[in-house]
Amino acid sequence: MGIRSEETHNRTLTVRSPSGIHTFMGKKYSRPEALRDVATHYCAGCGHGIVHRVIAEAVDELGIRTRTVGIAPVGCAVLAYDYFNFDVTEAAHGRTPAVATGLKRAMPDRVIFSYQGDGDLAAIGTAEIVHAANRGENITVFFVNNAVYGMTGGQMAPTSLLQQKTTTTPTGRNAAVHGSPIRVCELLATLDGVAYLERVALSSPKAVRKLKKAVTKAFRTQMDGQGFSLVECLSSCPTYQRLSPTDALSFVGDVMTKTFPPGIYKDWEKKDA
Ligand SMILES: Cc1ncc(C[n+]2csc(CCOP(=O)(O)OP(=O)(O)O)c2C)c(N)n1
Ligand code: SF4
Ligand SMILES: [Mg+2]
Repeated sequence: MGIRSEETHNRTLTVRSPSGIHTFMGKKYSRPEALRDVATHYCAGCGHGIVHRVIAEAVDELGIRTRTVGIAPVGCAVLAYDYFNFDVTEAAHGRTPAVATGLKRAMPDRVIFSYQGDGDLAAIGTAEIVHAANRGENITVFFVNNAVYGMTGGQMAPTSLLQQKTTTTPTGRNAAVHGSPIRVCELLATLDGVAYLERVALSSPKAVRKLKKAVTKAFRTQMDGQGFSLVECLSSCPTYQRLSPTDALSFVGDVMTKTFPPGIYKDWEKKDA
């Protein structure tokens, strides 16, 4: 209550042993300024909270909090404007890339990002994402792929895995009936306007650190005026992947990655990536 986490977590511990006196520095963790001090509505183990935290840390470290504008999707992250401590607006389902385009063109000095789920980006919003990427809009997209429609009750998404059971594919996704999973990074990598594309599987602390690097690089891509950047986050949804939070992390790391291999799909700094 009222105690900042800097004070509670940044302690030193001194241990005396026969070999001498050892001082251990406590690791410094605190709430990023770019994240509000409120409880979120996300289920326990949901990947959205991790992605929010990493975006907020990157915004703080880049010193862009007062000039960042996010666009929240329709999906479980619909209330993201209550969680980020910078300007966030809302768009109709799937239309955040169009809103981002308008904001960036009108306010080129702002850092603009679109935040989207897999239903939002790869189903109803397919046209918006493909054309924003193809035009090389100088915007950043954070794409949370949890292989399901979370907000509406666990229906099949375009990224649901083959054989995955959802409320609309109770016997499993069948390629002949429902098509195969859409691989967004691979699809967008073919477009000339795209500067940077990376997919990260959020299944471990190491992966979270990787996401931080990717998010920072995506923002830098925009700040350097290089064009369209997108980071796909393979993400847990324990509620509709119908797994415990820890099993959902294994599902992301061991199962989703077979269909969606992590990696850098396009990098303007390394033209042949
Ligand atoms: C025009 C329109 N069509 C359908 C919906 C219903 N709807 C709300 S969220 C959603 C999908 C959400 O899934 P996703 O984008 O994957 O986000 P998640 O909740 O999994 O993070 C759908 C179909 C809507 N709100 N508006
Ligand atoms: S339903 Fe899934 S995506 Fe939505 S908040 Fe819960 S765990 Fe997260
Ligand atoms: Mg989803």
